[in-house]
Amino acid sequence: MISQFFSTRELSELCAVGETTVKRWANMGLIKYHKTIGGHRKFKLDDVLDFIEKNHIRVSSEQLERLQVQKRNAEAIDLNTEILLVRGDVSALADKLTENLLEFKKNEVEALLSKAIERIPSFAVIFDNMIAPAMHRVGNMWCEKKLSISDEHIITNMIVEAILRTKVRFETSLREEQERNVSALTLLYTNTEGNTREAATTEVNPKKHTVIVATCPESELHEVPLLGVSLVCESLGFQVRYVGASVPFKDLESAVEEHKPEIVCMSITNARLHAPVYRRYEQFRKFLAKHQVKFIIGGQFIGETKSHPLQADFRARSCSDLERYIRENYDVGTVSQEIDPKSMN
Ligand code: B12
Repeated sequence: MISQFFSTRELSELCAVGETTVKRWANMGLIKYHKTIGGHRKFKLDDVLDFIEKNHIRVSSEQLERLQVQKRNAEAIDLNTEILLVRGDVSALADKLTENLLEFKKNEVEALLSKAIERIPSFAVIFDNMIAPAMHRVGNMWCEKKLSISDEHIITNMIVEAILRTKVRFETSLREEQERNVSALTLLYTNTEGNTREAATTEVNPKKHTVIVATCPESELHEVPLLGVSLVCESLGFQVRYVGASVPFKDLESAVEEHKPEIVCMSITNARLHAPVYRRYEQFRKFLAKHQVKFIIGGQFIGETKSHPLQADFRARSCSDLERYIRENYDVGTVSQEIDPKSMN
C-alpha cells in the first residue's frame, strides 16, 4: 500500500534539500508533522502537498502529479476495499470493480486499478481475474437488456481510460527504475574499470525482445484485452509496438517488416469473422512463419466450436497463459516486481 506518510529522508529527497533543512522547516512550524514512538518525524501527504503549495517549493510536475494522484486514490478507496487489497482477494475486487463501473465512479475505478497493481504485482492476474470478469458481467447485462448500449460504451471508455493512465504511470516508473539502474551501474563501472556508460546500458537494459500487439484486423474493435497483453509483455521486459484494434493485414505485414519483432500477439474476440478475413489471416500466419516470427493468439472465442479453427504457434486462453509461455520460452526479467510500488503513483 502506498504510504500516506513521508519520512524526513523521503521529504528531503522530494524537495531536493538536506534532511537538516527538513527538520528546520518542521521545527519552525512550516510543515505539520508527528513523531513516532521511536522519535522519528512523519509528514502526512496532505500536509506535504499543502506545504509545497504555500511555500512555492520547487518539485517537478511529474512528482507533483504523482502526489496528487496518490491523494485522490487514497480518498477514493474505502476501508473495505483497502482490506480486500491487502488480502489480495481478486475475486472480491472484481465485484468491487464491476460495482464502480456500473455506478460510473470514474475516480474509484482508476484508484482501484492503481492500488491493485501495488498489491498484485502481475498484470496477467489483474486482467484475467479482475478486469475480464467485470467486463464480462457488463457484457451479460447488455445482452440481457439491463444496460443500454450508450452506458456500455461509457463503461468501456472508463476502463480504457483507467488502464491507459495506469500504463503511463507504469512506463514512467519503469523508465525511472532503468535510469537508476544505469546510473548505479555506470558509477560502478567508472570506479572499478573506467568503462563507458554505453557498456552499462547494454547490461541493464531488459528490453531484449520486441513484440507487436494488435487485434484481429478488419472489423475487430475489442481493444481492452489487447491493453492487458501489452502490459504483460512490457512487464516482462519486452519492447511493445502497440498497433491497436482493427488494422488491415497488409499494414500489419508492413509493421512486421519495419519493427522486426520476435512475436506478434493478436486478440480475437468476435466469434464469427467474415470468410475473407480467415483467408487473409492464414496468409498472414504463413507470412509470419516465413519471417520466423512467433504468432500468439488469444481471445474469448478462439476455442469456440462455432468459430473457425485458427492456427497459431500458441493459442492462449488468458494473459496468465501468455506470461507462462513467455517465461518458458524467452529469457526475460521480472521488471514489474522490481518496481517500487511507491514510484507507481
Ligand atoms: C466492451 C465491449 C465492446 C466495445 C469494445 C470497445 C473497445 N474499445 O474495446 C464495443 C461497444 C465497441 C463493442 C462492440 C461490439 N460487440 Co462487444 N463487447 C464488449 C464487452 C462488454 C467487453 C469486452 C472486454 O473488454 N472484455 C474484457 C477483456 C479483458 O476480456 P477478454 O476479452 O475475455 O480477454 C481476456 C482473455 O480472453 C484473454 N485474451 C484476449 N485476447 C487475448 C490475446 C492474447 C494474445 C492473449 C495471450 C490473451 C488474450 O486475456 C484477457 C484477459 O483475461 C464484451 C463482453 C465480454 N464477454 O467480453 C462484449 C462482446 C465481446 N461484444 C459482443 C458483440 C456481439 C459486439 C458487437 C457485434 C455488437 C454490435 N451488434 O455492434 C460489436 C462488434 C464490434 C466489432 N466489430 O468488433 C459479444 C461477442 C459475441 C460473439 N460471440 O462474438 C460480447 C461477448 C457481448 C455478448 N455477451 O454478446 N463491444
